[in-house]
Amino acid sequence: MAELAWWQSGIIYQIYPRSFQDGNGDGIGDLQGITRRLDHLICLGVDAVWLSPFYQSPMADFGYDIADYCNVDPIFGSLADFDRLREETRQRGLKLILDLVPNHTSDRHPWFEESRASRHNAKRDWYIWRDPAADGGPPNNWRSNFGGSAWEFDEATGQYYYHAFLKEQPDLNWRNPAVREAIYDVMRFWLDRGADGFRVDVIWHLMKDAEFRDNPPNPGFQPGDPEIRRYLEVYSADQPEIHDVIAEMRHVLDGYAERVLIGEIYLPLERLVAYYGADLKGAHLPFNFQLVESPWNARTLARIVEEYERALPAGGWPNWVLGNHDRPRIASRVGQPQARVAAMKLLTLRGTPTLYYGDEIGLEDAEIPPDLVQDPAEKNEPGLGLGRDPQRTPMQWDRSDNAGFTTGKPWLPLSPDWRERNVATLAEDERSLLTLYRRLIALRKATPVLVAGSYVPIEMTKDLFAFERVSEDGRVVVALNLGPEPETVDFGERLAQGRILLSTHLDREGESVTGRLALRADEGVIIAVG
Ligand code: TEU
Ligand code: CA
Repeated sequence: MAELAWWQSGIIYQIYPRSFQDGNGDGIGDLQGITRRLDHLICLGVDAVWLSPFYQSPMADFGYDIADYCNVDPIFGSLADFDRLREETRQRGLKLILDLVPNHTSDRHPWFEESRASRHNAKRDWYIWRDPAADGGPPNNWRSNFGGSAWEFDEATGQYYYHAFLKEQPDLNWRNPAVREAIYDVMRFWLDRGADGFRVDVIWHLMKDAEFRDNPPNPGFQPGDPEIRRYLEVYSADQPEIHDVIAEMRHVLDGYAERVLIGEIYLPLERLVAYYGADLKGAHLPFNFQLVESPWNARTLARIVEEYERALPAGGWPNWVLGNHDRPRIASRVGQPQARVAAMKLLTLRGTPTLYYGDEIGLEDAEIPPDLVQDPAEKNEPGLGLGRDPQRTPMQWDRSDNAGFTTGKPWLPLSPDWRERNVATLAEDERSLLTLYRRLIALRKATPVLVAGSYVPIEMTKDLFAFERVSEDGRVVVALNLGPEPETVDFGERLAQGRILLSTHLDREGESVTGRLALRADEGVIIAVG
């Protein structure tokens, strides 16, 4: 087997900078704070950090609305703080992946200010401007991801501009070569400064239908669904031309050694895998969100892994994600006992795992009182459960005030369990979820078959999900009980002779297994065969 790249063998950890560690007491996390907490990542054992945006921004969407791509927002620090963070991560052998947001800028970006200044401005065509429909309304029926029409009328110039997200986030016109070059320059700016790659925000959105045709209605739409589901996004995203654009991005990246291109993509499986690109010249890792989106039961999980394994293009490297800053937290979705099983699953499936900060201590979605709501997703479409503040609460470090996150007033409230659920307390507990994460990561590193071995499903019944990882380095069986009842499985010949490497309960290491395996409720085990 060819030697694996770091982004294949490694583990990625996502930091949402506002919420990781405050360094100056203003209640908002920042780059200095992150630098201070790097040793947590070393103890955990991850290999790469992905930072959500820290660039200059009016913060309408908390940094996903960028006014200057090549500078750090003063809330997060300065370019010097970035350089220091880069240096400290390098010293610890950590890779640093940055967020690239090329689909839209802030409406306060100088490019957009020029673009909206007049119909004849040289940057007019950098954004997507259209005349009103015959009735004076929006040019077509495309909806914003944050509710309402995706078109905003500009009184001064008499045209509408398109925004797939907030009206403060106008979409760039990726059909304009000058726009492409400008963003490729941004990539080079950060690559030259030491970035190891990018996670590209909504990469499947960059190209829109050249004719701006109406999206067809979604027959599955139900009252109470977010507005964006009213229509199927047939023309507003995932256009065939996108793959040429991604190949260009990849080309920029390939001018540097050992960099990674990750795409944020929410699409059905068969569309998703197209983002590896022809001859694998697209994204190295099109994010695979199936564990985030699917119901948590053994049959579904077995099916999605098998379908994914089958759909991957030859040579395409898989990846798995349990959570991110946009989706409810894993511990809230499946409960604390199953969060342990989820950890084992994430770290034993074939493919690069991405962890979301706080999931390693079992952070749950916090309830945010109405007067503390920050997220525009909640403000624009209240009460539908779309708000993302609950999964963005501050990291919980220790038993000191505000769990060590800030000496000021945290921008979002801490989860009420912070006195017990924090890194310092869980690190002392040899059976905690944090200890389990550390052990799983250490085991993965010490067991090459868990990184490079092939995936072989094992047929199971009831709430059990099991598979083998197989390579010339050996054979490992992973058996997960997704249910609340104990189960006994007979693996027969497949497991005639085995030894438990790790149980999610952290109390069975070394136990020998001969055919039959008894699993407790919510227990997963990793077994070395032979
Ligand atoms: O998310 C894009 C996305 O598809 C969503 O999960 C999005 O959060 C949701 O539709 C809005 O309620 C990316 C970023 O991860 C997200 O934080 C940004 O808000 C969004 O793009 C716009 O940049
Ligand atoms: Ca701060």
